[in-house]
Amino acid sequence: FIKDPKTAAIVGCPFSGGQPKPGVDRGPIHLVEAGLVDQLKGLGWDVKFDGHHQFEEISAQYANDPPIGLLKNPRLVSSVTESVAQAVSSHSAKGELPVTLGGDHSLAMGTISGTLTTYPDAGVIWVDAHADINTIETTDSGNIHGMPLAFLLGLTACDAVPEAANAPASLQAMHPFSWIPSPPLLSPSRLVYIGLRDVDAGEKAILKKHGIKAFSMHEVDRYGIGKVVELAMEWLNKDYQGAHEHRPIHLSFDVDAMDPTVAPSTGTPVRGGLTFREGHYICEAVYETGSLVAFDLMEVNPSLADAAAVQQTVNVGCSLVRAALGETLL
Ligand code: Z70
Ligand code: MN
Ligand code: MN
Ligand code: MN
Repeated sequence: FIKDPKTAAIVGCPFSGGQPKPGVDRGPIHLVEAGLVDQLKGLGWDVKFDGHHQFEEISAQYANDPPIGLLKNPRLVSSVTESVAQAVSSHSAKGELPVTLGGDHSLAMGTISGTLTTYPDAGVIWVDAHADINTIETTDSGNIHGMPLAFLLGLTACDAVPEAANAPASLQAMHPFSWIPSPPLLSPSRLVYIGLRDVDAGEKAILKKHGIKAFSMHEVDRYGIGKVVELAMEWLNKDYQGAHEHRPIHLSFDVDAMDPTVAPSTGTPVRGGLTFREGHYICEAVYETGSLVAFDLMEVNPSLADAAAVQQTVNVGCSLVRAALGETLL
């Protein structure tokens, strides 16, 4: 899928509007300042990085962005993720590997939409402590980083928003997330989770209803990470009829999937997470299939711990990206 010379396009997304804690917008800056671009060049990749995306204009436009129902910053998140979708798809359309650095996980609405625009039959591996699949009906927090998969799967219809139900068509067209295509580009059978351990009751019901495959930490303990990744790939490829050996894979990695002792500097650490090796193994094994077409590293928040813990988390983040781009293959 990725054309020679192999090119990684860094999409730096300093954005925190999908959740309430400041600082996560500085994650991509720290990752790049730690030397990520040169590290990837050292692996033999051509690396495109033309600076972090600037969301100032969009932020200024939506300085006043009242909640819709419980949803916080809905127009801002919608507009930012729409622009991220364009950035990612423009890179993947050229045969480059977009590496998106967050920022909060609402950004994945953009990255995955961008991937699916170029590769309509792509599958998604979502590595996270959380399921991030709350709908407008099930969210308690209203934080959109807990909802991106619901929007991507079309589980949260625009007309489910009270304000949108009776709005004129012209206004509905401007409704947040109406840029996400309908019918949705992603289907429940092309999504698989690894690392879950903090899933809301409403989210559990959604996973069950749609038969979404999930390998929680319980399954990681039971089968071991090697078997889990094998089963995840099998699941995604079970009905693949395309021209390649495997379905193209978008790997969206929330750093809070890692155990907090490994990656402490993130907004909502949850104990009992992936070890250093388990996290890296996922990245290595997906790269090894030759079907990785996009990688996200999200939720690194350099303002939520002491300096040593921040440095540890940033270093682990860089290391996960390198693993996903082939570092440890002999
Ligand atoms: C909760 C919600 C979440 C990350 C927290 C939490 C979601 N399910 N995601 N931290 N990365 O608010 O919907
Ligand atoms: Mn770019
Ligand atoms: Mn997440
Ligand atoms: Mn998470």
